[in-house]
Amino acid sequence: MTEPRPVLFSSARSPHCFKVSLVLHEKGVDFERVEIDLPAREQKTPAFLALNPLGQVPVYADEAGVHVDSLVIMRHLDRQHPEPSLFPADATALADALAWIELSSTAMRDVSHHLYWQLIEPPEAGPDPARVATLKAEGLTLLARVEAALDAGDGWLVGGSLGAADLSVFAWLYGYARFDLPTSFDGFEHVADWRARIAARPSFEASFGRRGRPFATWLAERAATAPPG
Ligand SMILES: N[C@@H](CCC(=O)N[C@@H](CS)C(=O)NCC(=O)O)C(=O)O
Repeated sequence: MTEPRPVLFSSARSPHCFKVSLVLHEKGVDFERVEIDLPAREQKTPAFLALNPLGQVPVYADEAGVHVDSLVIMRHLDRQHPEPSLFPADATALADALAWIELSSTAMRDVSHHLYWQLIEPPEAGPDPARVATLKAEGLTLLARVEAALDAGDGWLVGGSLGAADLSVFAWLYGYARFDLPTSFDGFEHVADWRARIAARPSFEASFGRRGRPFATWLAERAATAPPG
């Protein structure tokens, strides 16, 4: 698949897509955003499965091919658009950055995902208070880890400057505020400051909650411009 402009197939609801969008904007890449309607299960349609057989967003298509998985896409972007570099060159720092990204995609994602289905779209029987308390405690433990790392690391997670680790962790932690987790940032001053600094960047404004062109429109236009045969 070759596209005149790179395309990010994403969902406005997805933190995995949010972080890739942050990286694209930090790097100043000119790309098109196409919205995949997750509640409508557009990600499981044959047209989308042809792009990603796993049926998940984000997917990024550019002249080098079709790329799936947020970490794979971020690493690819760092190669294709080296400035500014968002992954450290030093092996130890790179391992640290990848560990933060992994933590954000696993433990931080799980807290967010399960609290969402307890508090924002609760089960018919209502939220389970014990489960919510456990999840919030896990969330606070994770925030404490980020707080300690920012304190030790000059206000950024790795290498003393903004990187993919910050953007990935931020994308998952940003939504924690909806769960009153924590109700204030008392005790998390470094997290509060770091969160405000990232949210003040133009990449945040250009990414947060951004919906792309509908997938159906993109498919129709593509079919209309495809060469015959
Ligand atoms: N490892 C993948 C996970 C992607 C993922 O879980 N995407 C979610 C949205 S945040 C999704 O597409 N969910 C819809 C589904 O699985 O049907 C990545 O990092 O990109």
